[in-house]
Amino acid sequence: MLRKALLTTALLLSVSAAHGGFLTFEAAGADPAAITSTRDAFRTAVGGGTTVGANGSFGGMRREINWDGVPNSFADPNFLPANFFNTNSPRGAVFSTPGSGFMVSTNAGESSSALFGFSRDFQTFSAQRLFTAIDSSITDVNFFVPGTNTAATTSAFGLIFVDVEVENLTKLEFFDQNDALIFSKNASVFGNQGLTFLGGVANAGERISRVRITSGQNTIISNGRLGNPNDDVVVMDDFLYAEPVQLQRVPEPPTFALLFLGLLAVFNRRRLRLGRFGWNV
Ligand SMILES: [Ca+2]
Ligand SMILES: [Ca+2]
Ligand SMILES: [Ca+2]
Repeated sequence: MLRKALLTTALLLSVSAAHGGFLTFEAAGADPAAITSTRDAFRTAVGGGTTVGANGSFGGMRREINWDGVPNSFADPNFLPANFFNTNSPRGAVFSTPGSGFMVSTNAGESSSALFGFSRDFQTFSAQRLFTAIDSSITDVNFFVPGTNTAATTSAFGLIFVDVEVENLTKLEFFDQNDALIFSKNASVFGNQGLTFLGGVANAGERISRVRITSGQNTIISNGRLGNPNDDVVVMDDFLYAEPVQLQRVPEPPTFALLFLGLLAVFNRRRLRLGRFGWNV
């Protein structure tokens, strides 16, 4: 029985160390039409039909955030609350950034300029609002059972970047519940004002606990103001993801290793003790 336990432990170790893959969906082009078919293929891979889940649990439907319904009171020049999409509009996504917050661009005709004041660089995939972190190019997305503080994971995440012009500065990364990197992909570049779709769908049961979006190297400080003189400034439009479901904690690999060592110790002690009586074990 002990031998069976040891074998089982060894088997679990090898499974936890193995990461499957993610199906990657990517496209870049001059206008929404250029990336729509890739966005649609991602939608099909995630599932959920043609009706996107709105607020609260939606029976496993895919979720999308296009920013366009955010009220003016939470749009440029005002910050978007980091938990807006788990409280005001509960879709199980909460953002964080090393910067000072998040902003959604205004509609035309408001006191701030549309497109964060960069109408010669940005365009929308879905009109009229875009999204950015402020004073940082990092946006982390953590998942919750919608409308609750219960941690959740998802199986797929994709988004649309705007104005990706420099290689290797804009990327999408997924981390599992042990904070191990399980997916990393640079966004495809296009010329000025281009749109890029990038998404990953788990194909071997992987669960995404956190998504890290790196959007270029430059940052937006406020409407029309950049944080540094470097290329590349990049913002975001639609986010798409599978419904977040409650986190199922499994022991980390080190726990298995400790268990394995513990069993070995028990086994050896048994050998020693039994050995004293001359039993062949
Ligand atoms: Ca540009
Ligand atoms: Ca939009
Ligand atoms: Ca750019």
